[in-house]
Formats: sequence, structure tokens, C-alpha cells
Amino acid sequence: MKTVIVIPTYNERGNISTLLDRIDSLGLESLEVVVVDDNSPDRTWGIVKNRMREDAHLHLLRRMEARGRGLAGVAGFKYALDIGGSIIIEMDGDLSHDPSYIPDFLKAIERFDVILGSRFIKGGGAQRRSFLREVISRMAGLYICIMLDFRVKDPTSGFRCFRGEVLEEINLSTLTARGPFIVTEVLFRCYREGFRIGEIPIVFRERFRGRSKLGFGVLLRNFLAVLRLRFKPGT
Ligand SMILES: Nc1nc2c(ncn2[C@@H]2O[C@H](COP(=O)(O)OP(=O)(O)OP(=O)(O)O)[C@@H](O)[C@H]2O)c(=O)[nH]1
Ligand SMILES: [Mg+2]
Repeated sequence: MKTVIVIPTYNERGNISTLLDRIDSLGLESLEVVVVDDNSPDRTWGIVKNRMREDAHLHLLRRMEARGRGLAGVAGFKYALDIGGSIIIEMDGDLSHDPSYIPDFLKAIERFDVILGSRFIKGGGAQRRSFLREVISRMAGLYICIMLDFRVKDPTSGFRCFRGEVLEEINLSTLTARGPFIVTEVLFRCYREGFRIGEIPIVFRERFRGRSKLGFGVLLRNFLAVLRLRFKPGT
């Protein structure tokens, strides 16, 4: 059983080495790591390329075409399937997602098809998060669950684990989200296909290094995208 970790990055120079070191130190067997970098101006991709000289299990997808968290995530999933991944984990590259939870995901996926790392169940949480941001993420999560009939607590978490069959079934090529909304669109399809979706607690750490890409524009786009998905679910 090959596990593939997919990490989309854009300008994560200050974080990527620490993250890759922490993943290495888990000492997991049959593990491949794919960094999907959209040609970051800070040359995050260069750091990965250097490390690849000494690490045959590290892969770089350096995307030169249109940039976006969603586009990068889908490219990473396709790559993970291509290299024979049977369990695929996605996580952020800004150290908000602690790799020490990876063994918990691998244990939980034995009984489910999809596992979400949840901030909003017992044992989960968010560190260094401002009150405003906490309220926004909870409200957004609630709105998404009501509109799309999801029965999870943290639908926007980007720390997730999938069985390979799930990503084969949900038709990656017809996903439409180019940005961060991809996490909601993917979960929507997982529900539609009837997969078993579970949650494990994670403590999320607010980004320490690098610039946040969240703004009012992102929130508004996501709000509208939920409506679109609700009334025009696509194929
Ligand atoms: N390849 C690629 N990765 C991206 C892009 N935008 C964001 N990412 C990465 O996706 C992950 C999540 O993005 P973040 O910017 O951390 O989003 P967030 O956690 O909602 O917000 P902040 O942490 O406050 O910035 C990080 O690893 C980013 O580097 C992009 O356009 N292309
Ligand atoms: Mg982040």
C-alpha cells in the first residue's frame, strides 16, 4: 500500500524544509511526497529540487500554467494516482497542518473512504487564531453543511486523506474550482458518490511565516461558489 502526500505550495520558502523534515522524521514506509508548486517567485520549488537529489521519494510538480490552489491540488491528485498511490493525503505547506497526525489518518482510513482532519470536533482546535477568523471559519463551515447537506463538522479543512478509489471515482477532470474552493467541491463529489466520510481531530496552527492569501474576495467567491454547486452541481 503506497501512501502519497500531496502538498500544494505557493511562496512557502520559509516553511517547506521544516515540513519535509518533519514528514521524514515520522519514518513511515512506502511513502512518497509530492510538492505541487506553481512556480513560486520565492523559489520554493528550488528547495524541493535540491532535496530531491538525496531523497528518491520526494517529487516536484512545478506548474507553469495558470496558478491556483485548486488547479494545483487536482494536478497533485492525478500525479499521486499515476505513481500508484492507494492512500492519498493532502495537506498545506505552511506548517498549519502538523505531520504528526499522519499516522492517525492512516489508522482511521482503514474504516472509511475519506478522512477529514477536523478542528471542530472533540480534541481538535486552532492555535494562534484570531477571534474573527475563528468565527468566519465556523460560519463558513455551517453555511456549507446546511447548503450542501454535508454531515461533518469541518468541511473546509484542507488536511485530508482519501482512498485512491475515491479520487478515481470523483472524476478529477471535470472539477471546476481553480482556487481554495476545490476542497468543498471534492467533498461534494465524495458525498454524491456515497463514500464513507469520517473525521479525526487536528489542532490547526495559524500560519507563522509567509503571507496569508485569505481576503474578503476569497470569502465572497466561496459564498457564491457554494450556491452554484447547490443549484448547478455539474458532472
Ligand atoms: N500550488 C499552489 N499552492 C497554493 C496556491 N495558493 C495557496 N497554495 C498553497 O495551499 C496551501 C493553503 O493555502 P494558504 O495560503 O495557507 O491558505 P489558508 O490556510 O486558507 O490561509 P493562510 O494560511 O492565512 O494563508 C498552502 O500550502 C499554500 O502555499 C496556488 O495558487 N498554487
Ligand atoms: Mg494556511
